[in-house]
Formats: sequence, C-alpha cells, structure tokens
Amino acid sequence: LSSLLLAAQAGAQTSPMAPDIIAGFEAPQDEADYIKRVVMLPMRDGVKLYTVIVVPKGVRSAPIILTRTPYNAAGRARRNVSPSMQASLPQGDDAFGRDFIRVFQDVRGKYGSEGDYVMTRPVRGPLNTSQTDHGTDAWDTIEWLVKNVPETNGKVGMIGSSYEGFTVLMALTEPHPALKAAVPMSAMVDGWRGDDWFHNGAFRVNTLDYIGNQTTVRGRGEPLATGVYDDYEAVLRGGSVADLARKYGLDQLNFTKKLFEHPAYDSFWQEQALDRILARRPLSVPTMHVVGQWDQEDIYGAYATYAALEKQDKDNKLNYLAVGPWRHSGVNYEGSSLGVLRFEGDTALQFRRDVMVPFLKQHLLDGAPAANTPPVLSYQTGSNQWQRFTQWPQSCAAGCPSAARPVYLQGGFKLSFAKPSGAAAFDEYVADPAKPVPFVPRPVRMEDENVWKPWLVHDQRFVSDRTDVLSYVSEPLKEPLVLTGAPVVRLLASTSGSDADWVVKVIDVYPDEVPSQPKLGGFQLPLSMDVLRGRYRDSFEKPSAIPSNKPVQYTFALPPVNHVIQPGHRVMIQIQSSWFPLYDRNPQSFVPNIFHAAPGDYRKATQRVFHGSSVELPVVK
Ligand code: PG9
Repeated sequence: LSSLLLAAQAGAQTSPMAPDIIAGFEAPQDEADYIKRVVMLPMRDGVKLYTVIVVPKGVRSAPIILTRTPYNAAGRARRNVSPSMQASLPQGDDAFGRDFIRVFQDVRGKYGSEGDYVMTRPVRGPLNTSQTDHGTDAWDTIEWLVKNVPETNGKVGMIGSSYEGFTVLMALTEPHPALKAAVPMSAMVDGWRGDDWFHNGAFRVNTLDYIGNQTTVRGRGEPLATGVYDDYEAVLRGGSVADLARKYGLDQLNFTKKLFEHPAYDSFWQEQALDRILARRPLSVPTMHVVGQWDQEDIYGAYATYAALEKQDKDNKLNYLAVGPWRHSGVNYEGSSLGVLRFEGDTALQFRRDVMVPFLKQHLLDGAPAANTPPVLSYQTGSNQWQRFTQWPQSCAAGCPSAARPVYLQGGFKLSFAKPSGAAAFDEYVADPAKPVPFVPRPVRMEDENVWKPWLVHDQRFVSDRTDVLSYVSEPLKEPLVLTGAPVVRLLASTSGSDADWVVKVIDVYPDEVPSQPKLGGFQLPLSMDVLRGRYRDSFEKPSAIPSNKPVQYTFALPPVNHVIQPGHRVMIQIQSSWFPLYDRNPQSFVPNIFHAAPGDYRKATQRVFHGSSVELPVVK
C-alpha cells in the first residue's frame, strides 16, 4: 500500500521544468478591506485601456472617483502593498474614507493601455481628425463604469493633478451625463503661455528630461545621462536646445520635433489651449479648479480656465477656484510648510477634508448635505489664513473690488508708489549668454526634489548682488500691503541686441531680524515672478526683432498672489535677462528659431531699464 501511495504522490509532483511564472495568478483578497479589479476597458475604436477599480468591501450605491493618468495606473492604486484601502491609495485620497469607489486608468499608449501615446493629445478638430480624444476616452470609460460596476450609484467625479488634471479638463469638453463633479488640480492648460513647456515663449529646458522619460518607452524612460553633476554646466555646454536634444538622442522623438516646429504661439498651441476650448463649450459639470500659489510647473492654467468659464457661471454654481500655499500638486501631500515658509497646520489636508471632499460628496453621494463651497477659496500667505471670496481676482486695473496700484522703479534703486517725473533716466547691465543668471544656486540639480519643489520660494539674495540683476527696493512698510491678484509688468527697456528676455520678480523683503524664525532675517521671498521673451512683446504668434537701443514697452502679467507684506518688510522688484538652466538662453540677436540658434548668435547685450517703469500691484484696500 505504502509503495502505491508513494507512486501517487510522485505522480502529483510538479515537474522540475514546469514554468514558474504561471498565468492568471491571483492573490487572495480575504484580508483586504477592499476588492481590486483590473479591466481592459474597450473604447469606441476598439482600443482597450488598462483600468484599476478599487471598491471598499461591503459598499453599495457608491459614487466613483476616476483619475486618468500617463503615470502608471497600477502604481497609482498601490502606494503601499497593503490590505488597507487607505494605505494602498494615494496620500491625497485620505479624506475620501470608504464612501467612494476609486478608479485609475492608463491613458492610451502608456503602461498597460493599448493604442498610441500622444503627449498632449489635441481634442478632435483641426489638430486631431481621428474619432477619439481624451474627452471620448473619458466618456467611454464612464459609460462602461456606470453599467458594469455593480456597487456604484451611477455618479462619477473626476480628479487629478497636472497631466491628470489635463485629462479631467478634457473630460469636460463633452461630458458624459454621469460625470457630476470635476476637480482639475494644477492642470496643464496652455503649454505655451505658462504651463510646462514654455512661459511666454521662453522654453523650459527641464521638460526635455520629461519628454525622454515619457516618450522613449511605454513605461518610464531613463533620465538623461549627462555625466555632469551641475545642470547649469551640462546645459550651457549643450549649446542651443536643438543641439542639447541631439546630444541625448531626443531629436528622434516626435514631441521634441513638434516643440521645435512650433516655437511661437501658433495654431498648434492655440487650438490646444483648454481655457480657450472650454470657453466655447457649455459648462454643465460643477468644477473646482485647484492650484498652488507657488506651482513650479503649471501655475497658469487653473486661473486662466476659471476666468474663461466664469462668464458662464453668473450664479456661482458651477465654476470654483481654490488656491493654497502649495508647490505643484502640493494639494495632495502634506501642506504645513513650503521651503522655509510655515503655515497654520496642514493646509492641504484642511482643503481636501473640509472643502474638496464635501464638494464631491454634495454632487456625488446620494443624500449628502450641501457643502457651502465658496466660489473662491484662497489661502492668504503672510497672514496665514483661508479666505472665502465671491470672485477672483480681488484687485485689478478695472472691474475688481479694489483697484491695482502701480509701483514705480526710481533712481537710486528705489521703489515707490509715487510716479517719478523728469528726464528718461535708466539703469543698465550687460547680459552675457555665456554667464546666464541661475534660477537657483549652483550646482543646479533640477531633478533633486528638494531643489525643484520649493524653488519658487527660494531666497533671491543669491542673485541680488550680480551686476546683471537690478533690484529696486521700497522703504520699510508702515502698514500691511495686501496683494490679491496678478501683478502686471509695464517695463520700459532697451537692448543693444535685437532680442532679449525680461525676467521680473515681485519680492517680499523680510526685516533684518525675524526673532520667531531667525533664518528669515533679510529673506527675499519671491511672491510672483515670470519671464517674457522679448520677440513676442507685440504678438505671441508673430515674433519680431527688437529695435536696438530704443526704449520699448513690455507689458505682461505675472502669476497671481494672495499675500500680505507686513509692516517693517520692504517690497522689491528684481529684473534680469536670463533664468538658467530652467529657461533656455535668448541668443540676444534675433534668429528665426531660437531652438536652432548657432553658437555665433549668442551675444552680450547692454540692457537699459528706464525709471518710471512700473509693476501694477493688485493692492487690496
Ligand atoms: N507637469 C507635468 C506635465 C503635465 C502635462 C504635460 C506635461 C507635463 C505633470 O506633473 O504631470
């Protein structure tokens, strides 16, 4: 008998050559407080998208929160490998509790999804003659989810930051009727005016690394192997952006080609700008635009889209704006500080728990109470308090509750609200493309998150003493100066070259000593700063050479602020002509396409900034 048993056991043995990776492994889910399903979800053209559905166990009639991502849906739904739903989902989901079903989906062509990836896939129209776009993919996804997820009440909300915010806005182009609420955060809206790729025509060199990362493979690509620790050195040695891209093979990539073919604000950019697209379509879905005051990647889009849609929301029922004291996507992480700045508690959690989730519940959860969402929620820095407004901005040139006031550049590097009179005096500096002004202290490590995330609040003293940076400072303030809106630059300047960049910063200069936080003594806190590529001063679409040595007017808006400059502090306006290596160098001689500038095109120029130039500050009475 025992020999028979042994033989039977031997028969049941796994062959030594049985493949060890089996098909269809499934881990038991008994311990978990959620059920995870992975579905290849069919779109109208037959392409299937990888979709992860996370359902809290025991839930019935629950709404769905959908995020469409190019950043690996599987990974987004697995922050930790854990039987706990909260531990598995992203940190920013912490306030959802167990009331919602959570869905992450890879966009076409990325990670587990089929199809082709187009980096900023245009909406169907002149730039996209196919049958699909992110709007239709969101529509088809929602249609499938409400029909095939048995635990849902048939209502869907979409949230997401940055690229994931862009896909939220795309879903609004033709929203599915079950899409009941949307929270685009730090969304990429206009890649030329001020989100991701360019700011007012100046190219952001760090996006080359992102393009490599996102489009060399379906998953995550390798970082550029520069072999140089200091990005300042690596980018400077690279020459023009086209030469730099070629060095790392990035010139093979279609998105690089598209960038190089469209340096100006032509129809390629205009027809993708989501604020423009959405302004032409009816808004029917309650939408809360979220952004950080110091968003170092997508600081433009939320305000622009909110403003564009506001015309359709006279009753303040559909279009909301929420701005916190955050970096890019900071809304989804811990928000009690940024760089050296400290706030009152975890402002990001406060927003998610007390504002965003009640807003989503009101629109998605059956029987949930009204949320009392303010049309505009804004954190005022410098006083550290949340404010509720009925409109944004609170101060501007005309039509706002308060009128903006120009602050003027004066002789002796003074700054004051009194308009200077008299002759056309100026200050000058030599801008040398061989020695561009760094945007953070060297060595520059753009991929170091401790450098990159808080760089917009970095103390500006590291450049104030450079001979190619002009700093105009006010007397110490006697009263608080409240700024709530977008500063507008009105610069009168000349260049000995035929093209020039103008970087302008509004800075809160702290008193010499700050007893409560000594490191803030004399700190130069940037409140709002941006760059204008001079060739676009008259037209973003059609660049033109700058007449040499002639004073020319440059007018452009800086990113909005909500900040109190306290008594004893001073206001500073800083001006320079490069911001390197984040922004590519302007050769300072006019060439048809700066991406392809030749080494000889880069020339020193003498820049003159005329007194009486001003920055219109959004002062609130
Ligand atoms: N800022 C990133 C991005 C968005 C959209 C296009 C390109 C880049 C992001 O964080 O997703």
